[in-house]
Amino acid sequence: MGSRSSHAARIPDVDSLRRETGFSQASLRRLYDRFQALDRTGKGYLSRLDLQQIGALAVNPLGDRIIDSFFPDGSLRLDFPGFVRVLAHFRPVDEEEEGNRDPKEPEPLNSRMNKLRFAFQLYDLDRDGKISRHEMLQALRLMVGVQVTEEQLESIADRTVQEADEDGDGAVSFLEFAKSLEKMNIEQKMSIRILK
Ligand SMILES: [Ca+2]
Ligand SMILES: [Ca+2]
Repeated sequence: MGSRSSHAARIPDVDSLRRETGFSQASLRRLYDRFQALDRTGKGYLSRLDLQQIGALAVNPLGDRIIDSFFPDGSLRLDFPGFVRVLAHFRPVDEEEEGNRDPKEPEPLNSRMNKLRFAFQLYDLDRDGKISRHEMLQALRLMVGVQVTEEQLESIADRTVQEADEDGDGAVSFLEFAKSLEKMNIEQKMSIRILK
């Protein structure tokens, strides 16, 4: 294989990734090092097993579902651009950058709306655009400790759906989801430490 010279030169598509994700070149370089460290056997891509080494994901109750979102459409291999695109959702919003944004440019991956979309799809397992009572229950089962009975869980799921469900169809649409989280600090909720 080639020489192990400068890291920066070996990052694939570094300029387009910078534009697409908003990460600086220095951050991309650090993420690339992290990517390579997670790829213990030097395959050139990451598997689910590799991502399970990330401590923050291992302890996150929805960690498995977050890992799923790195592997859309049933793929088994995660390349560096795919890795960075998902992580970009967790990048903190830079207010100055937000103010200077060209409105013709596509919405950055780390905007509040895109963060909410990312969170929403962790719940909406069948991707029909709504969180059903059953999907809410499944998510709660992961998030709530074992000391809670099934009956209690069902009543929490009912209540959570009812509180957000404005049009009364028994499920939570994306807009209802976004509205119910309006006052929540999604920034903080969605910060996952990937870099040490
Ligand atoms: Ca659904
Ligand atoms: Ca609804």
